[in-house]
Amino acid sequence: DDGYRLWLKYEKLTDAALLEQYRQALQSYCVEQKSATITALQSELANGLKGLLGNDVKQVKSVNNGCLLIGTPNVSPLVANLNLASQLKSLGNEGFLIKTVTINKKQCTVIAANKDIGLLYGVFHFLKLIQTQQSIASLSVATAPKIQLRMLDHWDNLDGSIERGYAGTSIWNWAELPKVTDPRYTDYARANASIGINGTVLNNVNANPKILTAEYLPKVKVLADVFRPYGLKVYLSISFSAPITLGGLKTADPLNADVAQWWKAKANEIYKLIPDFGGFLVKANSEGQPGPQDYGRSHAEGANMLAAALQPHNGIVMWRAFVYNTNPAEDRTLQAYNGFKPLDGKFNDNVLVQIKNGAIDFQPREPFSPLFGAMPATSLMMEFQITQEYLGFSKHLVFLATLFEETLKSDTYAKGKGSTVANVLQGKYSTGKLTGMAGVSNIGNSRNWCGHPFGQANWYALGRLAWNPELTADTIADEWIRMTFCNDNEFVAPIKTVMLQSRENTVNYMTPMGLHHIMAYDTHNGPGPWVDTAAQPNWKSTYYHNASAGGIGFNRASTGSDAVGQYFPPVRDEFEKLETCPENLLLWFHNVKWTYTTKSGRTLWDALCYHYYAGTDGVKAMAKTWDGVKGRIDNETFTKVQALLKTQEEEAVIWRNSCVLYFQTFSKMPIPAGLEAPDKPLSYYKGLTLE
Ligand code: BDP
Repeated sequence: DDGYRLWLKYEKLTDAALLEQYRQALQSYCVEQKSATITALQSELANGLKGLLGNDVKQVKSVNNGCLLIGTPNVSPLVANLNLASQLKSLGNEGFLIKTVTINKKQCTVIAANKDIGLLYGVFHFLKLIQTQQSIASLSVATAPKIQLRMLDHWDNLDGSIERGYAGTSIWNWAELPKVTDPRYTDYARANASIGINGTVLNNVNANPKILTAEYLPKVKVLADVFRPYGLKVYLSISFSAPITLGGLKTADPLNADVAQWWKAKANEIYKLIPDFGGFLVKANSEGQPGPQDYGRSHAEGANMLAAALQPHNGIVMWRAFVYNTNPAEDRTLQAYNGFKPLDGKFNDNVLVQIKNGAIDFQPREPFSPLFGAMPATSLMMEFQITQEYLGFSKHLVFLATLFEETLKSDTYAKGKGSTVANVLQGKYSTGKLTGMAGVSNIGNSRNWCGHPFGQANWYALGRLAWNPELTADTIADEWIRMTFCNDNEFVAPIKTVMLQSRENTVNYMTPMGLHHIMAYDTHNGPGPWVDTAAQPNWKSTYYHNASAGGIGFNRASTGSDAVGQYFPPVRDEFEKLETCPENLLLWFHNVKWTYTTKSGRTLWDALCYHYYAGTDGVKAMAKTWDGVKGRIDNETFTKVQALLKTQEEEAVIWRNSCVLYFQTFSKMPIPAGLEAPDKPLSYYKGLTLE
């Protein structure tokens, strides 16, 4: 198996009894309406059922026993007769019902929704029930997404390269478009629809303005046409200075009338080609990108000018809060909050502020960004990173649902206990009308899309959590394993354990106890705690870990940068005090003496060492578990994962030894007895470059 089919494998069920049950319950299907989405749905259903059941399920015009009826009550008379209106009412444009019903004394199943896209989502859900071998005998499913914008952000460049992409080059073949439409685009849309993703930003946030030219827009249009039946809208990252670079204007000042007019005309041009174009994603005044501040204007003024151009077409702006300056005196973690909180309430209705999960940058562990909950008059959205920029690229098995879940479950206390980030994202405490969650894509043109076979699980997890941010990593892993590999419990159980532990293992061998940003310079590939020269001071590792003879960590308590002060009490107080600060974030918020006694009774130094070794032991254990499931899945995938785990094990040891040896130069304390001593000196590790 080359992994191309992702979690939509639809392989024939092997359990004969189960197969018979499904065949009885699914003898035919009936759809009374037509549209491009319905065509997509029919083909998915027909292929899916043929694969899973091993026989064609025929399409019929009137229902009999074992019929799957699919429709919206406004078009389908059979569905309308079922009087589902009250149940459908709360499900919006994208939700659906799946119910076991009796129609003319016939035992049937109905998938009903208000719109065709809801039906497609319902069909994917129904297929999942069979893929995961659940009973379909008496169904009563009602679900609707809890978040409106469920996005994948591609950091794909127009030359085919992908910023922080580790699975080949871009799947968008700009050279061939618009003439040639790769069938892969349809499979991409199917995969996204199957997990409820309804938006895709095609290009890198470090945007090439060319994407907005008459050369590229027709290419974008073709993609939008392919994606439309799957409910997937297209968005673009824009360069704020495009009026200058493309339009020949002298300025990109958002308050300049010509500039505003240029964007209006550009929006009109786009919508002529793509009437349901989603809108713009903007990285402005961040890491060298142009923005409104270049003209003394605020982020809100910049965003609103673009929003005004898109508003007549129902487009939106996702304006990123990923901003920080080069001044080492101003703790980087403070800056997004300080820059954006004062703008609360100043953004137009069709603007969302897109916030990374943590205050720095997609580290293996960060506390949640204090902006969540802090802008009650603004639509906020989450930006997670699916691509493993800081988590071992596509070489390491790291199931990110646990990271996502940890952030989503974090309690901001914005409106008292229970004000979790998940609730903030559902817009529960905000007068803003829009909600969203984005994941920076890990997709490339590798045959299996994501490089590492388990990388697919992170794409899957993002979609599932955007649909329902209250899902657990456990549930998501379970579904994904069953759909992707098999339902054999001797495989599912141990591999689920591997997945659920994988991220903590990685935190342990990379950045335990709140350490962060100590990776190799620029590439972010491998360890680099010693990095002390960089283009800007807050890109140095030493800036973040502050290791010295006196201790290690960043003092962000009130005696330090007071980043804790950006959190609501009691979170602030919890982080403020050494004794109450969660130990997994200790060095994020505090500079701690090497001899400090941790909760385990160990000194900080010993505890840190034990974490590093637990990380490498954890990877060893994952590899051992994997060896134990040989023969339970196809050999191609098995061998590939096995080889990758070997690499991960080697690199985990490199991380551990590098960090332990380097930090030892400050602590001057021995590696605790019983832990295997590194076999090479620090100088060796400093000279290593990971591939
Ligand atoms: C960092 C990446 C950089 C991105 C930037 C961003 O290192 O390549 O451009 O974030 O999110 O994670 O804009």
